[in-house]
Amino acid sequence: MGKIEKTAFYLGEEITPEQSTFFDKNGFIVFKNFLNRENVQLFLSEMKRVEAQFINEGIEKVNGIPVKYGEDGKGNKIVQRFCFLSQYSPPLHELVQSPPMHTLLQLLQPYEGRIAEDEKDGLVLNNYLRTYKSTFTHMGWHTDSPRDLFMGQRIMPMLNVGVHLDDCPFSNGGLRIIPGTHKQGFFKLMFGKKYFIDKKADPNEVGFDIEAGDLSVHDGRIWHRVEQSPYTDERSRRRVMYMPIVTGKYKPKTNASRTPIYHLLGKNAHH
Ligand SMILES: O=C(O)CCC(=O)C(=O)O
Ligand SMILES: [Fe+2]
Repeated sequence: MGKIEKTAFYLGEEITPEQSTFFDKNGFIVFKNFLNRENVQLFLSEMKRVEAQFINEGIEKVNGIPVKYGEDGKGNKIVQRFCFLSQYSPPLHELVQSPPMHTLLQLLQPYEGRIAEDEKDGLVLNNYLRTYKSTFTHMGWHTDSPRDLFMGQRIMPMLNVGVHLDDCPFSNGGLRIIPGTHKQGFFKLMFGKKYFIDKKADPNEVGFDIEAGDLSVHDGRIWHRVEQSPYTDERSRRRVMYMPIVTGKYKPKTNASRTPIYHLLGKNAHH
């Protein structure tokens, strides 16, 4: 039922030919120790600060994208999915625009990539927690690309950069990817699996022994899902930020932006 992908790299000033070959072949790559422990703590405390602000101010949407709320095991309201988070946090803004983040643009070559800080959903933070009340514990199979179609655009090359803020060994669930599926044709991209509904493990999927501070990059066209933790409460918690790297026409969002249809349709898709 899936194996642990152990191949991992360290990010230097340039993407090495070996890293680029691995990424091209598999459609994903993991870089260990991208953040040190102090920065992981800093970003977690920024998350908590902004979470309190969102709850106090009753913020339902940022730039047209819904903020997803849930409940912890003690009946407290929590935020389970932030969007455009770096717009609320100077340290996260600095992270998103840092030189190492720009190094990752090389993985989109030959396309000229940019960090989509104010496009799509901006910097997303997923806060998975499994309690008897929490609805955000896992995510069914999907690729990140067809969202472009819902936006009335054709599918453009894109990368999703994950910055992991909790240790998450394979046995605790987390990200599962089917290597190489970024090279499938359009038909398989659209119909290879039932979007978000299919949650079954795939014989070819891989998972990771992620440590807090690790970074992953996946191609927007690759099939992936999030396996639920076998544990509950704090042991099940998994916090990971995602920053898209995109190309093509610059499409910034503002508070006047309308809610995309896939967010309305997908209201319950993550349950
Ligand atoms: O939480 C993860 O690691 C993946 C999340 C994801 O695939 C998404 O938000 O599109
Ligand atoms: Fe995804």
